[in-house]
Amino acid sequence: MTRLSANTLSSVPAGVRVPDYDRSQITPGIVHLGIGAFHRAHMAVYVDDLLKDNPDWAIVGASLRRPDTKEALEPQDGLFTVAVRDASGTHPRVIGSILKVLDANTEREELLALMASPQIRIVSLTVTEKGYCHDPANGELDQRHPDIVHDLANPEAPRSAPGMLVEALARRKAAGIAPFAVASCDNLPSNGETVKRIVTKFAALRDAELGEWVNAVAFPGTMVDRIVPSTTDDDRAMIADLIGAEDAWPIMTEPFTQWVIEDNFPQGRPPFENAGAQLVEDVEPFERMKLRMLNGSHSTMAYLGYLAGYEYISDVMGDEDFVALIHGLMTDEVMPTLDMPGVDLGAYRDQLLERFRNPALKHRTWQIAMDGSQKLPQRLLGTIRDRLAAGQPFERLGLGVAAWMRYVVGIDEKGEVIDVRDPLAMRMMAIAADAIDDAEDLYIGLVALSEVFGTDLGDNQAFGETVATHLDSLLDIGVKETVAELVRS
Ligand code: CS2
Repeated sequence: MTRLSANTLSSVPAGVRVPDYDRSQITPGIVHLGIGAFHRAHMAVYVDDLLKDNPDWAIVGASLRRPDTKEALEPQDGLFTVAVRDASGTHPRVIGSILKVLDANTEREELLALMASPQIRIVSLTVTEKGYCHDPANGELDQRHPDIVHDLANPEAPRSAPGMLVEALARRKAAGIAPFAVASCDNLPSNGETVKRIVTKFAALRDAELGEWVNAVAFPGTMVDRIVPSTTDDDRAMIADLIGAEDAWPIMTEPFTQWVIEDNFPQGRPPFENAGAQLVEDVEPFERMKLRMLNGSHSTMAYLGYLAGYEYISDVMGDEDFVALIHGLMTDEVMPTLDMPGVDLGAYRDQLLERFRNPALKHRTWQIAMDGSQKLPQRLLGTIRDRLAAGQPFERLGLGVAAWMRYVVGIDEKGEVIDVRDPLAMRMMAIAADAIDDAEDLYIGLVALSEVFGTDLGDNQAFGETVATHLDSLLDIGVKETVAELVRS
């Protein structure tokens, strides 16, 4: 079978949407760091919708860690499939907005030179929570992070996202070129402000004057939402059948997509609103809503679901007790902490439950369970802090935290090893090994991780009682029984 590429694009079946613009006429305006599946299912699609009328806003992607996206897309001239899946079937579309992918490790100079050139007006990022090299509990740059230590010692050959951004900005400053806007599309609370704090700090550590200059750069906040499970070999085979060509890395996603953007792009931006994005003055409330409702539910379902033997989120949603738990978590514990005038939170919740149920979206609980130490603070712990401050209960959120603690022990209910992927995995496993199944010791060991829990939660009696009681129950009677008892009580 032929490979998807510029030459074979014309043979894609008529029903499959392909770029409606001349790809030889588009030029880059955006560099995107962290060119993974999430970006390709989201921003790359919005830009694809706009290139016909705005040809100077194409994307050059960069991978900071592995060159696998470059390897997949290069032989395809950057073309790839986005397949929207639901009960009605699989609907593929070929996206052409990514001109090229650079590997930051081997093509660093080319990437930095491009980022420093005036045609690039936006640098966007999806480098995941841990890619910011920060302390998730307080959102500050982690100055002891090995990549940060490396990049401060070798500022011209950076390997971290903050290091890359600052080196490119320093080059622009030296050349008298106005800075690009930095648009984080990651699931961080107040992602614009958080990334600004981290990057400005890094710049100031390099040089105080550069720090001041970077402090004036625009860091628009964004809230990005689309569920994107990792692609499997079965997906690849299915897509090849549908588009009549081989695509080494098609992207599977859901019909839903949402992008809320703070309108702060001094060097201009594509008219994202024409592709369905919402441009607003303050993204923070939307981010909080999404992180607490969607991602808080996701993480709770991921840990509990994985331990209960459910491979996919849609399997978790087939268990009525789990559905009652998540419904109650959102309704009784999260929604009262949100202030969203004009948004029907009940409808938002029901839509989330529907999205989680999507039977065609094979979204692994294990995938969402990854990097919990980086995710918990903004997904569950912030909500719990609000509940504690208001003197209100947080049983279900507390069970979510306890489930994470149970999960990172690294052994499931059948005694099998769990592949725990987390920057803190080694430390957490050492804590678990010392605690040997004692809920109280396990709780005390894990809650002392201040980069996750800060310094307040460990000393909080109500937090300790709620979480440790659930953890004890998870270890004692197991996940399914614990969930069933909680929803019945
Ligand atoms: C998920 C998110 O993997 C995860 O942690 O919770 O990637 C989630 O699918 C997206 O935020 C949806 O927009």
